[in-house]
Amino acid sequence: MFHLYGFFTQNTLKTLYVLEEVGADFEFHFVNLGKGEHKSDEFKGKTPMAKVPVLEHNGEHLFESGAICRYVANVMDSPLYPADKMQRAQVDQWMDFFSCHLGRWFNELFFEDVIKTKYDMGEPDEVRRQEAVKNANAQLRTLDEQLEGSQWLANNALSIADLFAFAYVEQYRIVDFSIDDYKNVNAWVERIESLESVANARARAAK
Ligand SMILES: N[C@@H](CCC(=O)N[C@@H](CS)C(=O)NCC(=O)O)C(=O)O
Repeated sequence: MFHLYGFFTQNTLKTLYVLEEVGADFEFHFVNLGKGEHKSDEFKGKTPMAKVPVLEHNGEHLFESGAICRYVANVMDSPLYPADKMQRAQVDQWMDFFSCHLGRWFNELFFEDVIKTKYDMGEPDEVRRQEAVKNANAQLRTLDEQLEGSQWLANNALSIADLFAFAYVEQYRIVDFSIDDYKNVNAWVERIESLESVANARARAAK
C-alpha cells in the first residue's frame, strides 16, 4: 500500500491522478499547508524539502511529484509509463517540458493571482504576470501543435505525462487566463476531465 501526503494543489494532484489511474491501493494523508503542518518535525522527517507531495512506500519516502508519478507507474507495471526506452523518453520529455517551461508559467500565475491574495502577500506583480502570460501563450501554441492529430501528449496513448501536465493546465480556470485560442488543448483537457481517475481525485479534494 502507498501512502501519499499532500495538499490539493497542482503538485499533489498530479500524483493523485496517477495513483487513481493506475488503480493503486493507497491512503491519502492531508497536510494542511495553511496551518504550517509541512513545517512540523514529524513531516520534515519524511522529506528534506518540507513540501508536498511525499510518497511513502515500504517504509521509504520519495519527494518530487514527477519522481512519484514515475515510481508509482513503475511499481504498478503500468503502460502509462511505457517500458520501451524511446516511448518512455517521450513521456519524460513532455513531463520535463511542463516542469521547466509551460508548468512554470502556470505556477507563476497561480502564485500571483491565488497565493498572494489568500495569504495576504500583497498585490499581484503585473510585470511578472505579463511575462508569465506571454510565455504561457507561446508554449501553449507548442502544446496545441503537438496535440494536432494526436489525442495524447506522447506515443498516441494516455500516459503519466498527460495527467502530470493536466494538473498545471487546469489551473487556467482559477487564474486570470484563457485557453480558448487552443482548440486541441481544449479537447485534450475535456478528454482528461472525463477520466474516472480525475473525477475520483477531485471528489477526494472536494470532501
Ligand atoms: N517540485 C516540487 C514542488 C513541490 C511544491 O512546491 N509543493 C508546494 C505545494 S504545491 C508546497 O509544499 N509548498 C509549501 C512551501 O513551499 O512552504 C514537486 O513537483 O513536488
